[in-house]
Amino acid sequence: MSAVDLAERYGAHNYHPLPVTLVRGEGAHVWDENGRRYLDMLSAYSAVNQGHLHPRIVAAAHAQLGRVALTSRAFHNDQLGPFLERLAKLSGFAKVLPMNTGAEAVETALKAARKWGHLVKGIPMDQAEIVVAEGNFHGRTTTIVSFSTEEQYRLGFGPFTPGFPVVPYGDVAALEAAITPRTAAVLLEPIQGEGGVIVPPAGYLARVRELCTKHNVLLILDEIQTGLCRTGRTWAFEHEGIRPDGLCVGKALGGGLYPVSAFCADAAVMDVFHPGDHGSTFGGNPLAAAIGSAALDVLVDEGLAARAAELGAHFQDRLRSLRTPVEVRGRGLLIGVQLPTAARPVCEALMERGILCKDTHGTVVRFAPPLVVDRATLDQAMDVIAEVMP
Ligand code: IF1
Repeated sequence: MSAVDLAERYGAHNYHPLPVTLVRGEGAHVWDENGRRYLDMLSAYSAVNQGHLHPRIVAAAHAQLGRVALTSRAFHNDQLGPFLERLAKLSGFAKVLPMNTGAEAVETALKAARKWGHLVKGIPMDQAEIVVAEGNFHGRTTTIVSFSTEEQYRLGFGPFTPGFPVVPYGDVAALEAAITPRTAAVLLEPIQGEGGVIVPPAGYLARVRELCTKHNVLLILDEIQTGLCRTGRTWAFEHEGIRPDGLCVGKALGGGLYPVSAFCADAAVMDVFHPGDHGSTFGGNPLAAAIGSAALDVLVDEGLAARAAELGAHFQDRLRSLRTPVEVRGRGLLIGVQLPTAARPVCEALMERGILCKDTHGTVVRFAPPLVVDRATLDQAMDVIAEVMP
């Protein structure tokens, strides 16, 4: 049986992949089992911002694998501190709690916000609420899907965790109306990725920031997909000139090699955690920390935020010159093309022409190439895209 047949036979059917089997990756490209090359326009949902197998990140991983990989947090290790310092300084927050997946970083943020709400703000115990937005995607745990508005992500997985009022994304008045004395936090994506690359109205995040400050409510941003240079700034919140009270980071923090995530906040929030309150077997392990440090160094040293801004503007301009798209949305190299018809056939046609991308919400094609992609490659891709969606 082929590898795909084995996966079909023994694997849960929780995905419906495009009919391509990838065996190699390098930079912005991947190759299938027949040696055919594709431009990766998904980047594992923005987890490969630095490109596939970036030499500096691979070298850091190899070096650490020659020393120690997993120690647990029952003991110190020599890689965690330098990684936490890099992320604290890049995020502008005093404290970092390292985890592995994005959902774990979000769950960490939810626990921090609730405990802060109860013990610091004074919300009656077990009554803290966290306001979320319609169309949100923050991961797949049962608490996180408790506040999803996508029926498929919830069906059959109840009973659900209470305490998450849902408001329309982009609607400041609705959000203000949802804030009560029991509100501990607001959790938002600066741009809704899975929701179809939805960019909120200009000034929305700034108004939310003001409201949270006014009502002593934590503003927590999930930048697991929008962060780490993807939208043309290190963090998407920089486009709005605001600073949240908590930041969820993941995906590209692992440099396209390894699951690395974190929750970042200042001491007033992070100090609600005492030894034994929260943890993870793999969170903050020396291999993850060594990879995470190299992943951050590459983003900074190669100026990938400026690159995403420049190439993203160019790419979006060319996409907007096409007649087929109903709308082109996004910032930097996080782009969603709204089509008048189903997007999957377009993704299949692009795959036939050497471009891998993913549809979302039926009619949106998401384009998110590695930020190391060069302009000539992007222009060639644009010529192919123009053939498929003229
Ligand atoms: C799947 C979506 C993207 C995320 C944001 C937290 C997480 C994600 C903003 C959780 C993860 C992934 C999950 C993956 C597909 C992909 C995805 F389509 F599901 F929604 F990118 F848009 N916050 N997104 O985007 O991080 O626990 O996965 O590390 O579940 O199919 P994770």
